[in-house]
Amino acid sequence: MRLSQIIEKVLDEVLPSEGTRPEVLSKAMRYAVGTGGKRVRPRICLAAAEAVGGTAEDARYPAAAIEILHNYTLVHDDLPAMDNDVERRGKPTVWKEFGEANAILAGDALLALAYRTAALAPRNVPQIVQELGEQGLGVVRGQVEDIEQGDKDIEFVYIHKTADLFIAAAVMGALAAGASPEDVAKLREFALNLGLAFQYEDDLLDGDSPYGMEKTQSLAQEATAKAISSLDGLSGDTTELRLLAQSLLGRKK
Ligand code: GRG
Repeated sequence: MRLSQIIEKVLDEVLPSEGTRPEVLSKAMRYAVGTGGKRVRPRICLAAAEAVGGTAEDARYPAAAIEILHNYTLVHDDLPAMDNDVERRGKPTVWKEFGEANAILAGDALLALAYRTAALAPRNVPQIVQELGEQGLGVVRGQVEDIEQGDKDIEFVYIHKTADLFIAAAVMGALAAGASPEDVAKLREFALNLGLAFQYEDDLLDGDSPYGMEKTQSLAQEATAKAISSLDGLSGDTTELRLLAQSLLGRKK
């Protein structure tokens, strides 16, 4: 099964079916995760398992967990108290569709579901759950720094708001496949740089960067090159991770 099929199948398996009571909650959770996302983080997770000599199937539950947690951050980020966004992925945001209170609760439920799902990994469950917690906390630290008035530390925001979930994805995928500590360290470095490159590219796509456009372009290229070079010496098949890193550079949203 290809990576994208594994991702959609496992998400469908772990999300509450639409009939689950209260129906508005299961509907909102499915709507939030639904289709339209690029699924970058679960792809990193599955491909990291392959890169350390395991199979993508080893990492199916951590892959679902990271995509679910990512979608919780988006649901809460869109709320009126934060970005007050009315549209995401071409559809009304969760709070617009289901109301503000239900959006808060759907986000909370997705966060809980992410941990329940990560705990289904075939091995190294305590380390996997700890990594998800560490980087999940990092995202909130990045967000708080970002909404801070006045001077903020942009690098801190980029590392935590964006790269942390890339790191969790790669590390959880590797651990689920039984990676050595050396391989986990290489993938951590890969994901940090890929996350930064992803954020620089996002700024380029938005036509707005604190570093200026020209500098941002070179930062994206440097970070991508650094990410790819961290894959050297890994014990498994790094094809998917290399393809993914190259495809994110110069992407069209
Ligand atoms: C509310 C706890 C909490 C956190 C919110 C991560 C975050 C903090 C908000 C998300 C908004 C944002 C612009 C984050 C930066 C990371 C980023 C570029 C997210 C979008 O990820 P994509 O492009 O989204 O992978 P898709 O739609 O493809 O899943």
